[in-house]
Amino acid sequence: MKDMDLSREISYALRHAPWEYELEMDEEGWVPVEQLLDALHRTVKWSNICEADLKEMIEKSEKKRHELADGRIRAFYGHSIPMKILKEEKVPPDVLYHGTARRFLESINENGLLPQSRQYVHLSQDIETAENVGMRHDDKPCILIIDAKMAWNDGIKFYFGNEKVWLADKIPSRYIRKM
Ligand code: HQG
Repeated sequence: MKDMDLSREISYALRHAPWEYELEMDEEGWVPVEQLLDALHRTVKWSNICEADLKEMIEKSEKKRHELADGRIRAFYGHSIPMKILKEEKVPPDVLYHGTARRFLESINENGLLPQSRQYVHLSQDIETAENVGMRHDDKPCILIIDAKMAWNDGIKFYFGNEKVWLADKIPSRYIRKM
């Protein structure tokens, strides 16, 4: 599907490789839409893409991955680039969830939840979202319950991603239990 392809390519550009697209990204991850369109226009596949197509792709997508405002576009979460994207700190709900693979449990138990290749640990607002995240890694994913408010009270920072996705710094295993 065209929108899925486009979403994937834009996620790649905005989360992982802005330099490949010659994008000037600010500290909140925003880039000028014109710059992104110019880069996309260099490939035959996207030679006719315009801002309205980006808007439609974002609106149609089930996951809220990208935001378009004032001639700029950014990814809400998922970044792996060296420049740390500044996210808005926010008080988390009492609990959040994290869907993961069974094969990671031993290491998570030992080392806590780590951002791995991304800038932040990604947590889910609800169980269903966590299940979908976990399914990307394991056909029988494991859902972890994170005592987010307790961790926040102890000084661990949480950040707003979108309505379903929360971001956090490293979460020690004492705040994590299996569902
Ligand atoms: C695991 C997708 C071993 C962690 C999703 C996860 C999400 C550990 C994997 C967003 C570990 C990293 C992010 C430790 C964490 N030892 N494994 N100590 N700590 N892990 O893909 O959270 O569709 O980087 O459990 O829906 O799965 O791209 O993170 O399994 O919202 O928009 O290391 O990406 O969104 O995997 O997913 P990922 P994630 P999009």
